[in-house]
Amino acid sequence: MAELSRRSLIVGSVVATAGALIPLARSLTSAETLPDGPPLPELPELDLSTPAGKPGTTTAVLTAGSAENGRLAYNGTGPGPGPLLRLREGDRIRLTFRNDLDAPSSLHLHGVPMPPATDAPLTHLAPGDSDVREFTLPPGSAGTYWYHPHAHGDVERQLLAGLAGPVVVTGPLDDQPALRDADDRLLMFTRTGREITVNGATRPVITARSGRTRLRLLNATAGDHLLLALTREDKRTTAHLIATDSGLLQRPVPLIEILLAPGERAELLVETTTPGRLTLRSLPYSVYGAGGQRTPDRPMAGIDIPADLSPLELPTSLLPVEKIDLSTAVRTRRLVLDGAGDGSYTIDGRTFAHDRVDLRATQGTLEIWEVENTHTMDHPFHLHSYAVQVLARDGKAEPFRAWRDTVNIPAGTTVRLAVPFRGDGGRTVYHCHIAAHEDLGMMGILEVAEADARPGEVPASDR
Ligand SMILES: [Cu+2]
Repeated sequence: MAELSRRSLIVGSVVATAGALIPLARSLTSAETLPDGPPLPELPELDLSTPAGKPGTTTAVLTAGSAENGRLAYNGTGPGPGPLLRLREGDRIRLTFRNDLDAPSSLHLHGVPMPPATDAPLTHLAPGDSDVREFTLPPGSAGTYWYHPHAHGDVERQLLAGLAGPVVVTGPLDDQPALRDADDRLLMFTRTGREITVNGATRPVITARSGRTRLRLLNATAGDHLLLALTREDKRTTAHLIATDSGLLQRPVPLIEILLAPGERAELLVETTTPGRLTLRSLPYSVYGAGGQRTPDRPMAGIDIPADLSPLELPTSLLPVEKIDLSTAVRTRRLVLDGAGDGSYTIDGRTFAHDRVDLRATQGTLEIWEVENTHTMDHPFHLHSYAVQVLARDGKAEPFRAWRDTVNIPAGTTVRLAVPFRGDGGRTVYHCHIAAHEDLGMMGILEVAEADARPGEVPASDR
């Protein structure tokens, strides 16, 4: 008990979470339901090949099709998630997507750095069609991502039916002993009927293989916020956040709980040297603000720690995360998320239109976006192709820097983001990652104009 109190004090002043700052005072329910499921399934890896005559390029094929019991699957896997796409920084990959569904679909590699034209979120493939995207993973892109359909209007149905799979990109930092020797485990949350499963299993159990376990947490549900914590005999234990959506942090951040909104990822390092059982649980959380209906306290997975695992040092530093010079911002915009009375969901008062550009920006510039949620429930805000940093949540400065692609905007709050438009310009989208909300209108189109002057033109500033 004393040990716990001391630890709580150490981390209690700043409870860092991926999605929001959560007050520390929260009592756990007393009844500990132990995870009683099978060993955590390891997801099959997607076959990669290097074609003759194209050295340095890896090819792979993902086919969306029907599976047993009316479900859908990528490459016939299941009932859990699609195959794991495992890549390395610097890889060039040529990925073929084939739509064998009886409805339009598309493949979105959520968070994986690529230009708007390659991501092509507004292109839907007809049944029987296929397309190819080719991209290179830049330095610093190591992290946990995922892929899923982006066929507007039908995303929720396709996700719930089973179309989602994980992407893991590794890099040089993963070769450092402190990360290399950790027991690296991917936990992908999806919803199957009434259950939220982990890699397709209900309450699976991990047997730790190292004194430190790296949990890659991926919320691939269509709309379930997960407030995750690790407990031992009903008391919370400290873990260290080492990565958010778009990769590693500068240094590990201690925390006792983490809010993972739909679409978000987080990586934790957990000390697994004291024999016994840790439980990963989803704590009560309300997407309707304080006093709203909360989700139940649910055990999600167990970690069994055998005796004799040697301690593994916590890394002291990871990857520098740039401090953005905000004085260079060319504008501050406000985006307003809301729900209309008719059951549709809006951004800036309107629902999605396929041929309407809602925001225009310029390649190479920095903008500040104030995303305000005037609705009665949380909405996770996702921007394609351009990673963002959270600056402040409801006026409160973010305690650490991190690149992200999905940011929860709690009901009634405003989150301030730095949005640098780096890389290629093009036409892309921003939307709520509760799939039903996106389907019902909560999406807009951003067009980032290429900055280069056309040949023969002299910019006014150079005259
Ligand atoms: Cu929403």
